[in-house]
Amino acid sequence: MTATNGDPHGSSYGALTADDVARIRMDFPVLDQLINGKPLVYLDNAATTQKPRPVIDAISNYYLHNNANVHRGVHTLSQRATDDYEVGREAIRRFINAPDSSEIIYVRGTTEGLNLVASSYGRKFFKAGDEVIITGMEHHSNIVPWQILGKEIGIRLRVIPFTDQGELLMDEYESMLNERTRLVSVVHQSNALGTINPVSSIVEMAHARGIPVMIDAAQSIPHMPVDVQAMGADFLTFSGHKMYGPTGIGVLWGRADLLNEMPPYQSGGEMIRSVTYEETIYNVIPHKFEAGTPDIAGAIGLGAAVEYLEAIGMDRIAAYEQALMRYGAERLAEIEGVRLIGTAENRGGVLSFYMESAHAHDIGTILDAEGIAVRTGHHCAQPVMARYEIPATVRASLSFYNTTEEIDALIKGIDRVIEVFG
Ligand code: 7TS
Repeated sequence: MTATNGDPHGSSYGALTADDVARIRMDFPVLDQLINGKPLVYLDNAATTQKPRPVIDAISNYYLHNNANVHRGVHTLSQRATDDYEVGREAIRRFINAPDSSEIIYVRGTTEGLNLVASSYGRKFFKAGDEVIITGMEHHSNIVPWQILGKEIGIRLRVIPFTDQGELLMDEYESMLNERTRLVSVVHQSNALGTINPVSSIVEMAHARGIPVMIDAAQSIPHMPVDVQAMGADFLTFSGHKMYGPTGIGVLWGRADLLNEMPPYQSGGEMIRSVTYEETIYNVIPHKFEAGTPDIAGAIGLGAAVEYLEAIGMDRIAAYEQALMRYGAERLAEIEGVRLIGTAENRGGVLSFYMESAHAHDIGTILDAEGIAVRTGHHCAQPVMARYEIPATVRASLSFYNTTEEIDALIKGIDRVIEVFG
């Protein structure tokens, strides 16, 4: 049974129950396998999540029955493909409570969403001496595009510092806002620390000075309700593959008035209204930013992922994952030699830890032998590792399909690491 065929996974309020989770797990065929002779314990959800059957079915249904290019043909298959592609866009609009579906731009993922804004908005509106504010806990994809722009046109990157716990110093942020600030671009939930940043306050303080705010929601949107209007953001971006959808598709949402003022990011087919050798008139949003044949199957799969999440309920997902994270943090705190990195009061389902006695990659290898998948390394957030003066962490990142038994398996796996490395 799946979340979209009438099974609401139990009651529609409160955290998920163990029965709900057992039923949900049946929607994810990949979870049911042995790795190195042990049941797979998948705790690398911040890197990418697994895909439920309704998502896989929506993609295969498109290829089996409706495959055609979109927005081009009068023939039936093309109309079906276009309808499904646009149904996906409307599902995403609803999911993030955007005012209009023309503000939903399909991109490759968060990385492309950030690059699009840096390249299009940045090149048009920034000049030498202008400043962009980010946090000290950004993924590289919210650092490097601004640095490249900095080299090109001379903008300066300002970085909000954070405490040892992993909480932003909001006074420092306030003191950075000035007449040279052109954009604030911040991560909603840190992939390396789990910190959930106070984005509404960040937006409010920037807007008080007329400064727009971009939110990297890659790690928040799979785990909590995200409402762009309640948040007050101006741009928001996320990846399909981290929210139970396929790889290769993601979303940039932007306020229509900003998107309308921005030049195209890429050019070619689809993004034009008319072309002569003398002049090209651009298409309206969102098409202006969707040059070329898009990832049609990806958009359809992402639409199905959104419907799947809605059927379970983002509030229930958040409540369940919070409880699981607290349980894991408590269990990890009991182990001598394990240091949890990222202990902000408000944080999501990320358990990042460091052990003096063993390198993160060795820990990851031992855990893999036990069937446990975690990510080890700098998590594309090298400045965060530098902040704690460590080379890498082991990161267990949670989903609503994970269980307390799986956390217990992780703890047993760490006991095994201690047996080997002391
Ligand atoms: N922003 C954040 C906060 C992320 O966690 C990631 C990916 C990205 C942006 C980039 O997303 P992409 O889909 O465009 O690659 N983070 C991770 C991670 O933590 N482990 O693998 C990828």
